Amino acid sequence: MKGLVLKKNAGLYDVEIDNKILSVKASGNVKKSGVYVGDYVDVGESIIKVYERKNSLIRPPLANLDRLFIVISFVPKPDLVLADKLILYCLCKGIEPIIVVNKEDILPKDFCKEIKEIYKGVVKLIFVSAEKNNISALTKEIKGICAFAGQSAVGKSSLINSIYGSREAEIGGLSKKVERGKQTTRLTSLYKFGKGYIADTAGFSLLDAKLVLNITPQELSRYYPDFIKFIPNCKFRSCLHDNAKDCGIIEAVKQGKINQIRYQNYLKILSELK
Ligand SMILES: Nc1nc2c(ncn2[C@@H]2O[C@H](COP(=O)(O)OP(=O)(O)OP(=O)(O)O)[C@@H](O)[C@H]2O)c(=O)[nH]1
Ligand SMILES: [Mg+2]
Ligand SMILES: [Zn+2]
Repeated sequence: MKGLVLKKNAGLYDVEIDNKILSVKASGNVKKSGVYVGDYVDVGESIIKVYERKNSLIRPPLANLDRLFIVISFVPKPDLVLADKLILYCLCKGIEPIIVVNKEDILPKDFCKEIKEIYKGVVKLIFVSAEKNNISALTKEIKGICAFAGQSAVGKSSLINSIYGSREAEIGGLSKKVERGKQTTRLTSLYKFGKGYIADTAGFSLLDAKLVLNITPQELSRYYPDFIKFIPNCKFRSCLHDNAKDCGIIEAVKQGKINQIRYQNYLKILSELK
């Protein structure tokens, strides 16, 4: 019987088969190669086969991700380099990225406007508030296997709680002093919602571009939908767009056709890839 692994706990796997959940072990040879939450598996007495993965994340271990909700907010101060890395990561792995701006209840207008300008033509952007239970823009987007990513304390667990109206995911207090919050979410499991599943994840904030992005410096700009149409204006085919000479991207930034912050963050990611 084919099923989906929803949870892993001390050698036992919760597998959903025909709307029921079975708790099973993995057979010896399957255990060796690893079973991830998100794996499609065949189950007999135990898990006997893991189907080929569309993609897999290592930290946290999660397979076959369809959509990634990249959560940012006003507090903690958004790390947009991280957000851009996550977008790149998605584009490389066949995952659809969506930026979820949480804590709409406390967002200044200027901030919303700026975020909209930065991500216009790049990625779908939605605004929600876990606190006010104003999350319909998000629940509409839950299709397939979905996960949340983003810095600690942006409200990933709060959003999941809000979706389920439960206190199942651990919520950590945002430390006032450092405005960073503590990392409270450790285990990954999938929760069913409508026709999709969502995973609570914390480890994404530890992503390191070098570790996960299998992109060469030359290829990087191809993953920028907002840059693409200006690349043919570069004089040199191998242009990295980091040098003012005859560069179509730099020209477009000057003319305000490419967002400054996106470009500056591009340069940061480029220098990490070099
Ligand atoms: N004002 C406001 N505060 C929120 C909102 N959503 C979450 N918070 C607060 O933000 C803090 C962090 O929320 P969490 O849900 O624990 O954040 P997290 O992203 O899961 O954090 P980690 O598990 O550490 O990665 C908590 O104090 C929440 O009460 C919101 O929509 N508005
Ligand atoms: Mg959390
Ligand atoms: Zn260029």
